[in-house]
Amino acid sequence: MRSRRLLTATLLVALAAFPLAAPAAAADYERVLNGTFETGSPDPWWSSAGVTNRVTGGELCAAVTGGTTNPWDALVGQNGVPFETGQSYTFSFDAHATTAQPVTAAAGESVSPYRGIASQQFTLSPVKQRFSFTFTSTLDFPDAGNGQVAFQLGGQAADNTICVDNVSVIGGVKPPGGVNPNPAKKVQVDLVAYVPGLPKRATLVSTATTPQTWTLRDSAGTAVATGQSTPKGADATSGDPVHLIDFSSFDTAGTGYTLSVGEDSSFPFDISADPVKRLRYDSLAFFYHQRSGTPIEAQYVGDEYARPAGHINVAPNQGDNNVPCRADLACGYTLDVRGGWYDAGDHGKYVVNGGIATWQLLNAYERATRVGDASAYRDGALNIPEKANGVPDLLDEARWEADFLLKMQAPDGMAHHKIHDANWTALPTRPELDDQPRRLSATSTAATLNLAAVAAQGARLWKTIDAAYSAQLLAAARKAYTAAKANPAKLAEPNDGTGGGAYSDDTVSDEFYWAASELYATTGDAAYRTDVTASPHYKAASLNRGGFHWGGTAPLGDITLALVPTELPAADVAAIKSAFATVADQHLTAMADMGYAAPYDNSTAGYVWGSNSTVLNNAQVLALAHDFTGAAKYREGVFEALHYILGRNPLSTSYVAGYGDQAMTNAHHRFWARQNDPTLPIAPPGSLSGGPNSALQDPVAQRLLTGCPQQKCWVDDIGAYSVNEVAINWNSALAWVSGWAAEKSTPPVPPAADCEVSFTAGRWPDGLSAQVKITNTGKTAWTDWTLGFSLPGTQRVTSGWSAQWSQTGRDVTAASMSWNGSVKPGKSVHIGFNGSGAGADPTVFVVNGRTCKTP
Ligand code: 9MR
Repeated sequence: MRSRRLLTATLLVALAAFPLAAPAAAADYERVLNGTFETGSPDPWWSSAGVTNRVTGGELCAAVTGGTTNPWDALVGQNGVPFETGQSYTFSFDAHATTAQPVTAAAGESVSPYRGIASQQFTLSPVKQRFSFTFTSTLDFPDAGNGQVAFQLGGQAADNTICVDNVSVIGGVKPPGGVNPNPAKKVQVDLVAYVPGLPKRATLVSTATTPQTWTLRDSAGTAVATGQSTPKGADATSGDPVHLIDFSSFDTAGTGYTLSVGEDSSFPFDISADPVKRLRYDSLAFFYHQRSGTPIEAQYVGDEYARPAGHINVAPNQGDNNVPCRADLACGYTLDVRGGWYDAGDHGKYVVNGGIATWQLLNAYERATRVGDASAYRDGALNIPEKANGVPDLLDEARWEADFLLKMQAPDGMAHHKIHDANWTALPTRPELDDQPRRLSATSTAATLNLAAVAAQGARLWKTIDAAYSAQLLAAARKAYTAAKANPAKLAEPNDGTGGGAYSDDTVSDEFYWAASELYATTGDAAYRTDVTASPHYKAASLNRGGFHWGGTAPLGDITLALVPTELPAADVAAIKSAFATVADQHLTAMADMGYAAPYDNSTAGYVWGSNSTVLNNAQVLALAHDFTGAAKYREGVFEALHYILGRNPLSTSYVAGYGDQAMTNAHHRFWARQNDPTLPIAPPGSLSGGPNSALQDPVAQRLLTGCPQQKCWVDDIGAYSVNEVAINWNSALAWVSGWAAEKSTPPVPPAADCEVSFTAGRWPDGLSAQVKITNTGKTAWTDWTLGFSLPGTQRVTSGWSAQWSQTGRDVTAASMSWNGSVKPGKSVHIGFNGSGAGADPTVFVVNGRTCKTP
């Protein structure tokens, strides 16, 4: 619930000024969502502090804590309700209360200055009654925006329970609308690029039960490859009937390719490693854009994204220089918490989310230093103010947030959970124009352990770069860890969602494991080691297809223990690595059955808020499995995940701004808010949308998407924050994965020139006899060889000669015999097989892991 608001006394004034009689509405448009509570959930109805909403017996029943002064001190409401100036609305509902009391029904504005439209008081009794009143709107929120309806339930001494049902607001003339979902293509590809040398797969939406002919065309429209699709049937997650298209055999770099089946053509795409190399940096540039407490300068971002510093106590900002705790906490001090990154589309700064985002950027760097190529992150790699300070730019960017995390540490060593606005602000609100008071929430165990983990990780990485900073980080980490052990269950409030997100988490054993792992990897101290090995999470015990996220961080500890040499038993480290391969295999198995392959497990919660980050975090698991084992299949899985994010999905949409012909533009963001204000920019290139969320947790998504298949629960609308926000922990996942993929695209292909395969077959209606000639066109002799290819259609090998033949599904393998394994450069071997069934010639041949030329 992002924008709940207190409708105040102004509403009563508005009621007096605008009497109940009003012209009839031109159409019977229902303006509230889920007014009958048939969904079984209160969403998108919210409640204020002291009120708990529950759906029981098909009604929404609010348990209201007594002892409040004003009616508006206890609220149940819904935001995003469209109102049009001068139009008539009838607000009606059934209601009853355990104890009789007056309740006010109100319509107005959900953000400052909280103007009222109309309200009326009714007296509820234990007997259910229907109430109704009609009013004319004095305000204009035609497209949902900041309109609100609410029930004011406060002003009572005693607790009470109030139930409402069949809530309805009918009126207005503008049809319910918003941004239309993106039009989908029938041929779904990565809208950006496929990397040469790697598999190239697409999805065809078709109810046909037989293979369909596809054609790949270059930018001039010339057909360059063709083949047959493989029907896969109905795909429940997307709701699409799908075929798989595999055009891996075509490997010529270029731009502007299209793939078509019949009259249906895909969006254009490249075959090139260049875009992912750009994305590696654009995804990191996101963090500079999100910096708080410093001007965002045109020399780094261009004119349209430049803006003054936000939240440095320059009016109307109330600043982050000296922020007190929330009034109910009375912590007795203020903190200077300037700096850091804004979390997302809001201006909150949250330690748990800042923690995982910073860790993920630092981990990209640390992994690269140990098993990859860290030169990609060198000084000068990014266009940021620190680009010539002699320090790798990735570390500079991460330090912007690490410094903020340090500032969130209270004198007792605990870290405050978050700092954000006292009330939600409107869309748009530029950071420097946010006039809300800023408040610290209480300290929490989870935030403290995030600080401990990231500061310990940073202490390792800055040790040789800035020893003083490294020591400062390590001291803060040790202090935080000690404080967390003394306060092991100080949980953040789940209902603290006014003006900022709650980020509550009721399990912190994973954060303890993560922090202990980082401290142990940095210091080698026995006490931290004991906490690591005694943890129920040790040895990747909780790594599964759900992966990791801000509230589930144990795998971050595993990753560090697998990458950083320690004194842990080698067998334990091997067990961690092997767990990554096991889970990666589970992803690959599941992906093989998906219409739109993505490493995502929807079996328990569907597609969740930020699902795109889950896909990418799981891609990180696949990438690490490749790092740990060298197996090519895991690398292919990482690129499949990127293809899903960049357009091979049922919405034909690239979820990354600026990448692809149909890319996300209307991110939920208070500055990149062009949808609401044409003078403002759209999300900059490299910003990742949260992605499909089948729970539809905001009114715009509910209005536009109800009934959506899980992978289609997304819309490119600024108001749809539960599907289309951007966030630092999501872009950190994109930065990690695109950085890894860019590294693995260089050199783009192992040269295909050291083998050539020719295939000739004689066919009859239900069989074939094939001859295969394999030539060593390289410069070194082979001692043995293995040939792989995929046999189209229903063809099966029944018997073969001059090789050990086997077949799994369509994949055929022929391994050398003892007498023909040795093949000198320029020499060939001849093998063959008889088979049953019908189909075309195979197109791609791989010998000893390399794709061969065909004559
Ligand atoms: O990413 C968070 C997601 O896991 C939660 O389900 C959701 C609702 O609590 O909140 C998300 O985080 C948001 C945060 O609360 C406030 N800033 C924007 C974040 C991204 O939407």
